[in-house]
Amino acid sequence: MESRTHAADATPGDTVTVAGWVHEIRDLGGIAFLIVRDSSGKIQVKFEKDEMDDDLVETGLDVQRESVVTVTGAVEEEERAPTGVEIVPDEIEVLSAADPELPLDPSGKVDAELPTRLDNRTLDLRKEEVKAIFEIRAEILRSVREAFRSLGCTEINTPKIVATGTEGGTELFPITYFGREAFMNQSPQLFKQLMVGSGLERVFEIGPIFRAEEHNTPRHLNEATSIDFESAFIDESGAMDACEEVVVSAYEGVAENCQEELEALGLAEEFTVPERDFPRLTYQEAIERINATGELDEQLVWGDDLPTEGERALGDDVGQHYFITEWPSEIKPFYIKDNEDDDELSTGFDMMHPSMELVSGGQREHRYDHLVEGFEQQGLDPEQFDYYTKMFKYGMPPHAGWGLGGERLVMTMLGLDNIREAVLFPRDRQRLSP
Ligand code: ATP
Ligand code: AMO
Repeated sequence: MESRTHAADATPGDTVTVAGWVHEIRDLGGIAFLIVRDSSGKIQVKFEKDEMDDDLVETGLDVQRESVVTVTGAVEEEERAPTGVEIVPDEIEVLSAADPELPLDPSGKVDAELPTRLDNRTLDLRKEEVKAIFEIRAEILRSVREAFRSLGCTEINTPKIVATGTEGGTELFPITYFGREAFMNQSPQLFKQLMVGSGLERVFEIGPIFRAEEHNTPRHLNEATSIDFESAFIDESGAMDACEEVVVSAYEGVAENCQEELEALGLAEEFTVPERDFPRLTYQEAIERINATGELDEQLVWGDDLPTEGERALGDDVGQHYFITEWPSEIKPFYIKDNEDDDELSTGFDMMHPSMELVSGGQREHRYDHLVEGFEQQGLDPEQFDYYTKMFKYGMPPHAGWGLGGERLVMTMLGLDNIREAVLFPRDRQRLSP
């Protein structure tokens, strides 16, 4: 579009061409107004029926809401206009006329259910508060990348079509790859580990993960964005430090650069950046504290996974982001290293928002014999993972890392009640299109 002016930049005295969507039409009789909206904001266009060219007035007033138009005219100060200025048009062109029957109302006056909104994301994201989520999501990813770069990480991209699963044969989407069985990858786990043994040493990846879990919950997706970190020569404690740094940086980026978006979401007042030094509770302490809340019908015992209500009860008790460390080895995957002094304990950790798990990670088993043993213990055939295990024979440094659910970070940061709100086109059990 040549030489258009954004609505927010229209200055009294200028002649501008603004391009955007017809947000609202107010016809008061002798005078009528179009409110035109673009990505920068809105501007009023005034039609004085008796004083303007009939064709111009007719075009302006016949246009349907949400049509795309360009308006050329002089910008004037007008204190009664919503933004204090208005355009007195010389020309209006309808670039794309909208159907009068809209599947949802972008002005937000009429509420729409989530499925209708997801079916019509184009219209849904014309709403300021919905657009704000995705502007913030983009800022989170920007800040996260920057934090990784300052931690000395190299960004990598690993395959999403794989021959074998990452963490076991379950919960994968099978596909056909030139007549062979293949899968959509559920985590870059094995690939990122292979790269810490390469000359890169410290890597991160932001990419899709696919999980055929049958969940139908407000916090699970079948296609999610995983933010992965892996580094040579650090232990689980170093990995937790990096995790805290990345998560806090994401909050800082949003606090610094997304004030308008936070306002659109009604969060500007309450938004706070979490303090560093998240408490680190052992798994043992975690189950004791959950049991002490009395929120669960049955007491948790060593070896239990934490049920959702348990996570919630503990989150309410702790009241901030926190880590759970020293998980039982038996409930952590084969690639997580056992504690040096007690092989019942692992170096695995989770990082929790008070409302849910955000991150899993740990120190990795880098010793070839132990790794192969781990595969067997988990009932996996190490042969199938030969491409991975073999590299542990040629100099694999001690290393640690973690995976953070991108949508869960957005969701918990903004207090969204459904993870689907944080994805443009979510994939869940029912939803494969759009
Ligand atoms: P009519 O006599 O047919 O109502 P008019 O041209 O006399 O039309 P006004 O009396 O100027 O219209 O305004 C009608 C309404 O529109 C009033 O409530 C006025 O405050 C409001 N209004 C007028 N001009 C503007 C403007 N530029 N921006 C916002 N509101 C305006
Ligand atoms: P895990 O399976 O715990 O660990 O996944 C890491 C994080 O990814 C997010 N997540 C999901 N988000 C939405 N929908 C899902 N279905 C979903 N599944 C996972 C969560 C979770 O905490 N390889 C390890 C990571 C590592 O050790 O480095 C892994 O994938 O926020």
